[in-house]
Amino acid sequence: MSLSVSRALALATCFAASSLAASVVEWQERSIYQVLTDRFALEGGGTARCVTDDRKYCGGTYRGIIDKLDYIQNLGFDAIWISPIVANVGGFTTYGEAYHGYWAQDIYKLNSHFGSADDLVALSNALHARDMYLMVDVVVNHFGPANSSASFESFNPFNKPSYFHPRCLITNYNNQTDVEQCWLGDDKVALADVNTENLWIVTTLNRWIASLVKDYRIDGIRIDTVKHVRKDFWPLFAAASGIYTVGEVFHSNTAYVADYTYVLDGVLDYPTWYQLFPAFQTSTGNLSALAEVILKAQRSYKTGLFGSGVFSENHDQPRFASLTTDTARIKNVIAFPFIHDGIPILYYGQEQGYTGGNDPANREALWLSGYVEEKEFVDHVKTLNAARKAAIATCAEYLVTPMEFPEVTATTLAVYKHPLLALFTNVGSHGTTSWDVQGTDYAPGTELLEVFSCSKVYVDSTGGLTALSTSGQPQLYIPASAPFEHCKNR
Ligand code: ABC
Ligand code: CA
Repeated sequence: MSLSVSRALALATCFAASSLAASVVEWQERSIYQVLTDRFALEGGGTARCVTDDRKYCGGTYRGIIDKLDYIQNLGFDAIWISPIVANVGGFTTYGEAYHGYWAQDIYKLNSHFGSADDLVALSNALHARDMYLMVDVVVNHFGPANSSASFESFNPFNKPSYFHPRCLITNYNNQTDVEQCWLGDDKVALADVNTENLWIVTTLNRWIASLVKDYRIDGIRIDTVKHVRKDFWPLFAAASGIYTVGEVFHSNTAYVADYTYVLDGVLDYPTWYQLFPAFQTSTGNLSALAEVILKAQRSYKTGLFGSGVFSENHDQPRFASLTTDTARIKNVIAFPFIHDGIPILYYGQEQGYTGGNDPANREALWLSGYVEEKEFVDHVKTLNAARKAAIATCAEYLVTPMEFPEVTATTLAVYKHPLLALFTNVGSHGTTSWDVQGTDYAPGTELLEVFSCSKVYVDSTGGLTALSTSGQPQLYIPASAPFEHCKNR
């Protein structure tokens, strides 16, 4: 079955949310802090134990997040992405409880572990009062694990096996039909794959997303498992939401991922991520591969990388600091999304130096950090957000200027995105390196501020800049005339 996109869009308008809803352009100037609702903050500031290996609910709530909005805003973020909000299957599976929120049972109820509907509305209101946006994670590809007819009966509204694809586990990720119509998971926990070819199901899901957005005044949705649903499902769903949509397409290949940028506002840019860690993990990492994948995405995604989300960590991948302890390399990786064309997303805990490995170890409770702000990476993140904001304020075209790579060598990478120039290196804390950047649009003699060290330099007579590093740290330059206040406060 295939609905034409135009018919889909026409149908969708009747469910569309209010015109005040946030669009892709409004999201582009923001930066997003991703939290796992269960792991970010306890209401009233508790510090209960949370053992990630147990895979159990640890007690984080919407009220907990509200209490910690100062922390997020102080880091410089003006949007948050929270876990899926709907009621999940209860009980304990081989892979624990549904504390992450991705195992829906009833899409018309909320996950009571995270709070009530009033609490979620209060979070949405509290964010909006600070001019911050709310992004909610949503899943349509599957419901929770289903092992028996009782499991199906407990689902709402898809309460019969016939609302799902016949059970078969995805084993061959190169077979797109399997990827779309078989089930995610394994023999122990298999996720019931919704029959998204059924028109009643399509209509139900579109009505559902329209009301969810309206009820909780959601500004954007992060859509889970996008590559597991036929592409022509998405335009209708996105239009029904009426807001910014960014899809998770977990794949390394830009050509594969590009197709999905034609059906949603953007993707979570896994191709960049795939090159990012290996590029910076050791001094033999391939920085040119990182530049190349970005150039490919700029050419092949519908609107280049603008409107997509870019991240260095998320809840499905081992944290970068679990792969190296070198703080200079970590700072390079943290900085990269902030000078990228995409919307920067920081996964909670990276700023606190968390080191968790594979799921579930990468889902640590943030309350155990004490939310300390006087910390090296916290300061790094604050500076990055402030520099990006200053760049946007200085130069209206910043958000539509594609990043360029005026220098790529074995160990250095220069990223130019006027008015910012970022210098990266993978030599590490004990390495020495230099950059010799030519071909910028800076006028000769322009005074530039290096935002991490607060030192100043002048652009040379040909518009170039040379820089030296003896500590492997990234460097980030902005014209000294830009409204960047951080150095004044130091
Ligand atoms: C649970 C356990 C895990 C256990 C797993 C089998 O079951 O916690 O320890 O390993 C949620 C929970 C998870 C839970 C899953 C499954 O549900 O958060 O803790 O895992 O029950 C999204 C979300 C994710 C969420 C789900 C499910 C989807 O972000 O948090 O997980 O709602 C696939 C999906 C992707 C999904 C991801 C977890 O699984 O496509 O949407 N993420 C290949 C495939 C990918 C696949 C990936 C991992 O494996 O291409 O599609 O992602 O299975 C490269 C190759 C890649 C390859 C990678 C691993 O290696 O080029 O193709 O990716 O070299
Ligand atoms: Ca599917």
